[in-house]
Amino acid sequence: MATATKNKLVQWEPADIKAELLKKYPPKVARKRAKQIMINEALQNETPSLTANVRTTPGIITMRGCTYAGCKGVIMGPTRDIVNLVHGPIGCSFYAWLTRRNQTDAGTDGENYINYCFSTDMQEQDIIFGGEKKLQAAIQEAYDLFHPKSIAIFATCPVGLIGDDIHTVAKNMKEKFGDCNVYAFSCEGYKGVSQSAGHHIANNQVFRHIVGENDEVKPGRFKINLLGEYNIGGDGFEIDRIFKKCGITCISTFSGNATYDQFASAHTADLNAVMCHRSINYVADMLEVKYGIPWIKVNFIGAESTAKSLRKIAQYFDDKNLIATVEKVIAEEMPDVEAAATEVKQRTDGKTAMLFVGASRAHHYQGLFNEMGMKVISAGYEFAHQDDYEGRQVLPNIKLDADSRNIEELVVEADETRYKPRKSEEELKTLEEDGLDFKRYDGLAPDMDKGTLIIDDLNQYEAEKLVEIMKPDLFCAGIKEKYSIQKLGIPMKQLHSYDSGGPYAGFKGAVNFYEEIDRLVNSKVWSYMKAPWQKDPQLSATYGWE
Ligand code: CFM
Repeated sequence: MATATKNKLVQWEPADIKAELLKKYPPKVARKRAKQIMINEALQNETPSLTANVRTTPGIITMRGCTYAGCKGVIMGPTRDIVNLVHGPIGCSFYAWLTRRNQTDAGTDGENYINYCFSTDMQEQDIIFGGEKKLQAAIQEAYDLFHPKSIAIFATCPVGLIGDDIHTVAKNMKEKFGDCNVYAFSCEGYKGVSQSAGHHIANNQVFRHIVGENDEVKPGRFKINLLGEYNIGGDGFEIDRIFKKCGITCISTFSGNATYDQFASAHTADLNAVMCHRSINYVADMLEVKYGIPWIKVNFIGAESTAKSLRKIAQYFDDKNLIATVEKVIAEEMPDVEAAATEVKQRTDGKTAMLFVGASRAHHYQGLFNEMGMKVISAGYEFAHQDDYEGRQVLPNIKLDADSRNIEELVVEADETRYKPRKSEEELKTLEEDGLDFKRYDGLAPDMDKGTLIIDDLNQYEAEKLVEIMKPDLFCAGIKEKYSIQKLGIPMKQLHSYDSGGPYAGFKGAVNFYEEIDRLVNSKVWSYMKAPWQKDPQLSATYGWE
């Protein structure tokens, strides 16, 4: 096996790199993968197409997670006062328990279940004779112990296979309690091609069972929801700090540190700001159709993006005081950020990075790297859809396949009493003419340089090959990739859980990120590593098709 530490190779052409990545595959797999590896043209609206959101070929070691991970882990896991009860074998709970580092604070009411791991702990006899009774008993036990406002039940793979009717159990328990909203998610791991399906299943149920339950008008002049922010490593706390300083009230975050009541009141906000487009854009659409709340895309990763997003929110509300406060906050926060960027840039300028993360961070984090003078030479998503790469304008062209049809699309209509357009058609038009884009997301490809490689659903083999060929100064992905990359001599930063770092959002987060990345790309420690088989290879093999 080659190491990626020495002898920077002569310049490779992107087409050659692509050919090299595909060389070892059997022809059929190579043809399929070829459609998921794109040499970027960086032309807005004319980016060459990339196949995304399709099944991983069996046998390939994907970076993806399962549908249950997307539902329980990603969307519902970050809430703090909803008991998340997993119906399944204990392993599914153990591996979903706090590893994503989404944080909560207990607030004034003290209700906070994030440290708990609730599971029905299914055994073989439950698989054979059915697990409904066990689930019912577990719901009762959680209710008796904690008296929560709400209990969410998550199906794991065996539940779908044996056919436990979790929705009826939930409904019966909700009726029995009277003061606790109980609902279930059919989010079996195999339900979709990735965790993206789980996001959709989770959000549909949140919209159906919780949003709109509390009509009480909350105080605040400039009320927004922040959609698709999950408070990893305290990102959400930093964003909350900035909002407070600006006088912006966040009615509900979906779903970092969120409470049941915040979800229930979300329909009373006046703007939806969408951070992670992939995991929640359809909720923004539904909130607009049902309640009349417009949405804009924001990004609080990177100091410049943060400033830009705050300005967009202020522009929407069109209030002189808010605009002035936002400018004041930016002017107060930026000097520290700029000083830190200047300091690290002496050492980070011109360094290269690769980003392979979920379905929004491989894009969002590029701003932070640009601020440090670093170049992203290859990037991609695990489970994005085509619009996340190329922009929302491709939505009408995306062909639905059997896997996408498997996921319910809610049909939503304007609420009879509560639909209230927040802006008139004319006001929206004027704002658009002034440069505020509604319902728009351009995707990752237009923001990347020409000739960079964009790769969907990168796998273990291709990751190693890519690193060997291109020798980046930093590779960003998740825990499954971490150690194999470090063994190649390249520093590796987890952009899912942030390793033990964060926050990286907002202004203070940017400073944290610069400092940490500076240390990583300028430390040689990984390049001194040699695995035993690199020093002394003893075994070699060929594949059947070779
Ligand atoms: Fe959205 Fe996320 Fe992401 Fe995502 Fe995720 Fe995550 Fe992610 Mo890991 S919701 S798509 S399913 S930004 S857990 S907070 S880091 S893969 S890029």
